[in-house]
Amino acid sequence: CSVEGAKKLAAYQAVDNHIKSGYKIGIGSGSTVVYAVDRLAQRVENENINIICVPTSFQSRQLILKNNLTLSDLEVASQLDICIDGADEVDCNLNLIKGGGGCLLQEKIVASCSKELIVIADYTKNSSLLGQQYKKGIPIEVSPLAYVPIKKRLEQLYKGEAVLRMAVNKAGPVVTDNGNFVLDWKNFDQSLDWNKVNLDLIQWPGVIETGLFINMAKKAYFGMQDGSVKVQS
Ligand code: DER
Repeated sequence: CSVEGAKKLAAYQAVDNHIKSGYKIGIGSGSTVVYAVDRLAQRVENENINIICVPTSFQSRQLILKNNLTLSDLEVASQLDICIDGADEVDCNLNLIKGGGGCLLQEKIVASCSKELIVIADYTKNSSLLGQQYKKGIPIEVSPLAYVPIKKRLEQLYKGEAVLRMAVNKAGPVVTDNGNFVLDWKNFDQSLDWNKVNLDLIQWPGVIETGLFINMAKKAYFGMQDGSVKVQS
């Protein structure tokens, strides 16, 4: 099964297992969630279920609109039934690295407003230790004016290397939907206590949010290479 096929398997099974009519749903960002929105649109069409969807990025909002799903926001729906989102890596404790697509701030906010966060991913995200498979670094969204002091403090305190994420089709750094920069923290010590690290980092002035989603996910669906779906909870 291809990586894309695995993403689709995971997404379809998660939507079929968890979504009910009347649900308020947080829609994640990235490529795997595209399949979940496809499935949601099919089920709205075929089963006439009614749902409302809260996006987690510009991309996620476009997905909702393109699929004619009912767009909402946290002002209207501040308590969601479920959030379905991808991940860059999932460890054996269901801790996540997210933010590969630079959408971690709104993703974490929407996930925190949901009764449950359901992760959908292909087999390449299925790991045992954060950093074991995913080598692009832990994304940290920072205020542009503070990226250098935060970079230096991170490298001094926790070692590794915090790299400013540079844009590909634009000169200069990636600017998030929220107008911030992203530092990708690479080559970190994989045995760190991620709950402790996360709680420390989010207190640093200028750190907007981290891509460490600790004790947030309820379940993860992995599309596997053999065409099966592995559910971790
Ligand atoms: O940027 C993000 O947090 C995305 O959800 C990412 O973690 C997963 O993206 P993918 O589904 O394209 O792998």
